Amino acid sequence: MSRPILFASDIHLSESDPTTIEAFTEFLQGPARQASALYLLGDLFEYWAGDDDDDALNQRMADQLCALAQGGTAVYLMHGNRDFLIGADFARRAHATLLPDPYCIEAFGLNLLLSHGDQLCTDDLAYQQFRHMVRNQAWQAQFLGLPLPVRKAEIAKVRMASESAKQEKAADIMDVNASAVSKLLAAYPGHHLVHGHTHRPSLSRHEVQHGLRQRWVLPDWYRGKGGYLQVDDNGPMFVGARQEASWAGSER
Ligand code: LP5
Ligand code: MN
Repeated sequence: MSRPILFASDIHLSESDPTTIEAFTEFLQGPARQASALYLLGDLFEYWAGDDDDDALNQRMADQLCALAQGGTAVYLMHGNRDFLIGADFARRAHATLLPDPYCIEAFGLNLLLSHGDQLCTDDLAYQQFRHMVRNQAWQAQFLGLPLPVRKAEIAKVRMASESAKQEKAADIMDVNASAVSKLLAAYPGHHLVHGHTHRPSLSRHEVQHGLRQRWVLPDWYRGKGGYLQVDDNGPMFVGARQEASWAGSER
């Protein structure tokens, strides 16, 4: 049996959530070591202020990913809406390859389109406007030029503003837009989609251009829940990081 390929996202690592750090560390030292590749599809960290933020958690994670890569599991990182400032320096320290969003791979005969998923939430106009601003290269260069404590203070303000904005938003606005999904799938014939961001783990089927495509939505890992998609000789399967992940072991 060939070694599986694993996909996870929305780990949201933060010192304030030690259970999640523990669950993810167990994962890196367990199932991930059996895999030929691990794809982390965004929001590995609760937030990322810049590669010069070498606090203990960031350094530990770089070391753990590096150990995984040196043990023979290729590590791929995609940006999320919270850690899009991860740059080449962290990737080098983690022995990880940064991927653009979206990104196509072939896994055990399946064509997979990988994405964080936030771009698909097109009904969330306030977020898309914010995204447009912060994904601009010139904006990022200017932001990264600020002293680290100033960046952290700005991020704290944005996180608070985002949390209160989300209270006011209808739940469906914060999910993917069905037409945006269809449009993306139509642009990549024959591909199935794997994404995170919405924290609504599920498997759904989409009729696109006379073909049935599948869409796997990965779970978040807050408070040590978590889980991942495993693709191996038997096809794709959701696996819970820990017992309490109720959707674990759902259909292939
Ligand atoms: O992440 P999640 O799921 O909780 O919410 C997202 C959207 N929110 C965000 C913001 C991040 O959560 C927090 C920022 C992370 C760090 C980024 C690093 C660098 C940025 C520095 C900027 C100075 O992505 C949320 C979506 C939700 O997903 C579902 O899709 O709804 O979007 C929002 O809530 C955005 C608001 O609607 C609009 C923007 C509010 C911020 C305005 C700036 C305030 C000024 C502060 C001073 C600079
Ligand atoms: Mn996200």
